[in-house]
Amino acid sequence: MKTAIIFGVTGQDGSYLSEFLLKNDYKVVGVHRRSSIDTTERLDGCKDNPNFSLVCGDVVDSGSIYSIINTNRPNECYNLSAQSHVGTSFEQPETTFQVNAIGTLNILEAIRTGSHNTRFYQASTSEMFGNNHSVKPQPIDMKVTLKSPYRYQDESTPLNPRSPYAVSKVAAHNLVFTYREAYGIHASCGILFNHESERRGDNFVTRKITSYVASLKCGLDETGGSDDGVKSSVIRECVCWEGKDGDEYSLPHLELGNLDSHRDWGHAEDYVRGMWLMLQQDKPGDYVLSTGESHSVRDFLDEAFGCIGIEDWSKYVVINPKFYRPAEVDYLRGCSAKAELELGWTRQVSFEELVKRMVNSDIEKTEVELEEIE
Ligand code: GDR
Repeated sequence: MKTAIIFGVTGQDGSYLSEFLLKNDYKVVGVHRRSSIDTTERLDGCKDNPNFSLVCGDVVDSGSIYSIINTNRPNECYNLSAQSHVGTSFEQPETTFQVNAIGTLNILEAIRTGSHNTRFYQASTSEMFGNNHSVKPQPIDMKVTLKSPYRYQDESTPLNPRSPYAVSKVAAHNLVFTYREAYGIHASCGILFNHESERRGDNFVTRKITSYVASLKCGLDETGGSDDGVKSSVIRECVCWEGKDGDEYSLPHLELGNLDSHRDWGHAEDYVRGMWLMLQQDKPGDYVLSTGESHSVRDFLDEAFGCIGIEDWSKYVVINPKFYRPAEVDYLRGCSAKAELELGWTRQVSFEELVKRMVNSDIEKTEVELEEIE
């Protein structure tokens, strides 16, 4: 039985990867930071599995990392630990750099000095490209005719980080390359474009939207109100409607920042399979995982509100400049031709399916919460 260590196991990707590896007969050791509150909720599907265990450790504490890696001597080690919120990285650049860059260095050093045969996966990111892109002719199977050439990012697109988060990830990415070249460590980087799910943290834009849509749907259902009755009131910072009982109900507006940025959004479950595939190759390398489609935040709003039959979301959404970033990445669209060819990887979940799954899951959660209140 192979052993895998996952740093950052309590996050969205950590939980999906744990489930995937356990299904594939791995022993999984998940590393998480000590906390006074329970942060392991996403791992509920793994905790009872005898091949799964949790240990406390912190990637910025080199001693603890060395000890965990050398006690377990894993076949594979996945570094998913990160301060992963781009907006937060502008407010906490030092923490972001420590965790994302120095944390990666600490794991690589532990492997180099003690567990040299461990294969290593690093969570690199499309944010590293910043506003750079490559161009190629429009793919022949694309339905719409593009006015401009087809813009995309792949493994050869130059890096141009635009946030402390992206800079820290470029540093980690370069460290992995250096340890691969200098010491022959089987270390690979997955350059993952945005990947979301029902388990996404609620401060990322997708989950922020789907949980709002769920609250609206459940609020309207609960009170017997309808979308027609919804009146927007910016002064009161909420949308109001009349319920079946004649009373007035309200929900705060959904406050967002830049609606015009474009992202390549896929489902996280597809992406953890790609991480594993990278470590099964004879040679390590860097691979872009993406859907090849780019959608704006507005498109996401259209799709999410559309799931509950609302076409015009403008009365529910207000722009709050506090969610603008000092520097934005405007357009991301990945090209995963290398991963498709060498790993046999393709995404399974479409953009529409992703949004539907997130909205439906949030509706279910909200209904349970409402039942508990009653
Ligand atoms: P991103 O994800 O920065 O792409 O990084 P996020 O969901 O935070 O932002 C996506 C885009 O939406 C715009 N936006 C908002 N974002 C947030 N969080 N909140 C808002 O209210 C809001 N309004 C508009 C943002 O400006 C941005 O353009 C994610 C993370 O998972 C990274 O860790 C990962 O590396 C990359 O994806 C790939």
